[in-house]
Amino acid sequence: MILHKAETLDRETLEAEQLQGLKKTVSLAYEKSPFYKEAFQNIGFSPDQIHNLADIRLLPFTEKKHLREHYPFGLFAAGREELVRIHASSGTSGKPTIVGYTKQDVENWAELTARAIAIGGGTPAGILHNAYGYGLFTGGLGLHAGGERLGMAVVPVSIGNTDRQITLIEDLQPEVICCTPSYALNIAERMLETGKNPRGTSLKFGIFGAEPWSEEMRKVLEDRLGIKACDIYGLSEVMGPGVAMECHEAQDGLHIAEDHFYAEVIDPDTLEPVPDGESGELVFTSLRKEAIPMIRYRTGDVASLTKKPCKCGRTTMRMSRIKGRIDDMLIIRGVNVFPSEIEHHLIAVPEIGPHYQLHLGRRGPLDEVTLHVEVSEEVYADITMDMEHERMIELRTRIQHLLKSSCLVSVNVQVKAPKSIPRSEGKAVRIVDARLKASEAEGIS
Ligand code: DLL
Repeated sequence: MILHKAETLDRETLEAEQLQGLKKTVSLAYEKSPFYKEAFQNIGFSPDQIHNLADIRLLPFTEKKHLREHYPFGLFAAGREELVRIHASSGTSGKPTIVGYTKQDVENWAELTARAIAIGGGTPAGILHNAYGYGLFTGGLGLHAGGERLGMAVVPVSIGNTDRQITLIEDLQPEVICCTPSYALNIAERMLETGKNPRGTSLKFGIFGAEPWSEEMRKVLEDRLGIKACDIYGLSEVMGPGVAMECHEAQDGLHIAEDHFYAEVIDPDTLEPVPDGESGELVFTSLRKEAIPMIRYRTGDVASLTKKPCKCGRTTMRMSRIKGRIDDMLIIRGVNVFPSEIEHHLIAVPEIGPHYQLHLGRRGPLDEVTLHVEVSEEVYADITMDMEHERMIELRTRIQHLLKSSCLVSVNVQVKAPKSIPRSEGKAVRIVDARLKASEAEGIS
C-alpha cells in the first residue's frame, strides 16, 4: 500500500498546516482577486481576523452564480501570464463556468490525482485505462496527469467508441479503469452483448465518479466487471477530480485531501454548520490554490463528514458518498427524495436493469413524476414484446408500491423495452425536466 505522508498526519499537525494555508489563501484572495476584495469589504472583513480555523466562519460563501456573474475571469487572483490551463464545466444554463490553473496548481492537482489513483488501487507498475472525457471537462486531463505522476502508463482513450475501448482493454491489459459509473455499466453491457466475458478482463480496480451513484450500483459494477469499484469526487470550481477518494481497503467513505481543502457541511437553509455525521451541503475552501483561491464554495452536493479512523490507516477526514444535489432533490407531493435513493431501491427489482430516468412533467398545476425503467432482456423475451402483458402490469404496480413504501413517494412507472433509455458516455442524465416547456405552453410562469 502506498501511503502519502499528508494522509497520515496527526490532527494537530494537519490543522496547523491548514491554518497556514487558510491565512495565505485569504490574503491572496484579498490582494489579487477583485471579486473577493469587494466581497470581504462588503462585510467588513479583513484577512488579519483569521487567528484559528474556526474563524473561517467569518468569511462569506462563494456560489456558482458568482462565477457566472463574473464570467470569465472575475474571481481569478492570477494574471493571464501566470495561467497555464483553463477548464470549464458546462452546467445546465447559460455560459459555462471557467476555471484556471497556474503552473503550481497543475502540479498540485497531478499530485492529488496521483494520490487518488493510488488510494483506489493503482500502482506505479500498472496501466490505467482513462475513459473520462478529455477536453474542457476536468476528468480526462486531471486523472491523466495523476496516472503519469504515479508512474502508471495512461491510455488516454477518453469517452465514446465503446467497441474500441473493449479492444484496448483486451489487448493492453490495464489493471485500473477510470470513467463515470454509468459508462462502466455500458462497457460491461456491450461486452455481454458481443459475447465477451466482462469478468474475465485484466481489470482489478475501477475509479468511478463525476456523478452520483449508489451502494447498490457499486455491487452491480463489481459483480459484472469482477473488480473493486471506488468512488472519486471533485469539482472544477474547487480543482477537479481528486478532492476526495475512497480507499479500496475499506470502501467506506472518501478520504478528503485535507492538506489542500478545508471541508465543512452546512444546513443549506440556515447556513450553519451541522454536527459530524449529519448530512448537509458540502462547502470547500482551497488552502493552496493560486489561480482561483476558492473561499467557502457551496458545492450544492449533499454528504456528511466523519473524523473516525479508517481501517486503511489514513487519518484524513472522510465524506460519505454524495447523496444527491440540492438542486436535484425532488419534492414530490411534499416528500424530499434524491434520484440516488430511488436507484438504491430499484436495483433490488430483478426483472429490470440498472438504467433509469425520472421525467418531471406537469398535469395542470401539479408536478408529475414518471419513472422510466427498462425490463431485462430475459423478461422481455418471455413476454413476446407485449408491454401490456399482465406481467408488465404487475411489475409496474410492484415498483410503484416499492417506492411508495420505501421512499414515501408516488410516481408513475413506465416499464420500457431493453436499451430504450438513452446511454451516456460521460455523466448520465437521470432527470428530464419538461416542466418548463409545459408551463410556457400553458402560460404559467
Ligand atoms: O465531475 C470532476 C470529476 C471528474 C470528479 C472525474 C470525479 C471524476 P464537474 O464537471 O465540475 O467536475 O462536476 C462536479 O459533479 O459538484 C457533483 O455534483 C458531481 N460529482 C463529482 N464527483 C461525484 C461523485 C467533475 N463521486 C459535480 N459522486 C459535483 C457524486 C459527483 N457526484
